[in-house]
Amino acid sequence: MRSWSAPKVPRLPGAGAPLRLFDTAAGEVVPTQPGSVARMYVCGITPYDATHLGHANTYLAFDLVNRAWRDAGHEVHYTQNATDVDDPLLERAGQTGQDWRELAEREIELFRTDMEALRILPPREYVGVTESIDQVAELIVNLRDKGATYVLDGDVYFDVAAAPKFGAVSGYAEESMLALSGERGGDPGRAGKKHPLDWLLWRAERPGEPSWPSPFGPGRPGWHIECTAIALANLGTGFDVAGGGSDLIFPHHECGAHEGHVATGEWPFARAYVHAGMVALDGEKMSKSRGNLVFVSRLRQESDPMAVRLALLAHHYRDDWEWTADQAASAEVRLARWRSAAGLAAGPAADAVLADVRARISDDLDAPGALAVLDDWAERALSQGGTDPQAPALVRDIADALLGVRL
Ligand code: 5CA
Ligand code: ZN
Repeated sequence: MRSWSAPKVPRLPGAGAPLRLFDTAAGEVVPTQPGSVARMYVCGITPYDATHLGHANTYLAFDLVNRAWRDAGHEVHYTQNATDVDDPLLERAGQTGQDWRELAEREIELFRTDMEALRILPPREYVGVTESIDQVAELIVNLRDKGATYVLDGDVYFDVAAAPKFGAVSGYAEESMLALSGERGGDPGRAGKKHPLDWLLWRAERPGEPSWPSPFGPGRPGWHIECTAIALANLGTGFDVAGGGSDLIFPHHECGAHEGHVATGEWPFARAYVHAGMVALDGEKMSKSRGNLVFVSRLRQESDPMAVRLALLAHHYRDDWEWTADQAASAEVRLARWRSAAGLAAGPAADAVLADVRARISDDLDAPGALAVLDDWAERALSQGGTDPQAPALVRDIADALLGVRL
């Protein structure tokens, strides 16, 4: 599919420090160690409703990764999927009497517009599952050849007993895995499975559902296998970061890692599993299924998109937090101050600002820390002035290149 258009990223003097990130599998902050090309896969939306602030928060976190790697001198190869055929999308289309394809297309287009407004750098490949059916089927054949699958009433399952490292990504106990599998699209209670945690790879055609031909009969991909197939096809194994919100730790990223491992024999599938916290509204995780949503498309009509971006950056990406309307107002105030300061003819020297923002971001994306550095410079510029005529332009470039905030 078409990706979205890329904003220009200014080049900063010198180079940023190597990026360190919290890897869920390691349970600690670790250095990322990309080669000249850093490779990242981030799980995309299921396009049955408009982009909400929770999605935006997650894609913004990985946008900071992208920008930090570029600043450290890497080229970034970034791939993202769109789950353009899945149960919730088909259910929503059924309820509202829309064609599921049209619903997906419309919401994906709105997502592109939202990402552009927020200055999120686009993936090199933006891939729909419906474009990847052959790759998914090939991967399932590979897993079948390895003896890792079985068939139940026409549906193909991954046999969890074939995954020697199962649990290595999430570190969760089996009891939690069972509970989360049930809450997040799995079917631990289905009769006839060899193990309750076995997961669906291929869903045989059901009446009224879309289907594609395959070596296992007509049907459609299960959820996890889509991301494994799309990541493998575009990035190969051992890519640097697999990302998404923390609701994807289990089962999605856990299961995907073992599909990749069993299919290729290589471990780890991704070198780091990085997860953004959940954004809540009125005390509950913002989610399409609950309907407690603040849409980016609506918010950016009321607020400058750069203020929306700043409001999200005011939280550390790993924190869970709750959206309140006053956060948009505070971000507008911050944006106005930064713009006033960066619009001065001269200001206090900003070399230390560059070093400090780089230090904050390279330390597991401490965006709130980076905002404090820029707040401090803006405060000094506005209250005391300064004599460096280059400083305001440098500060504008720092905010743009590293934080994606255009002043
Ligand atoms: N299509 C799958 C991934 S393959 C999916 O999870 N789609 S989604 O539309 O439900 O979510 C898209 C991304 O936004 C995922 O990375 C998810 O973890 C993240 N996300 C969803 N809800 C929130 C939330 N309330 N706060 C933060 N991130 C969220
Ligand atoms: Zn995914």
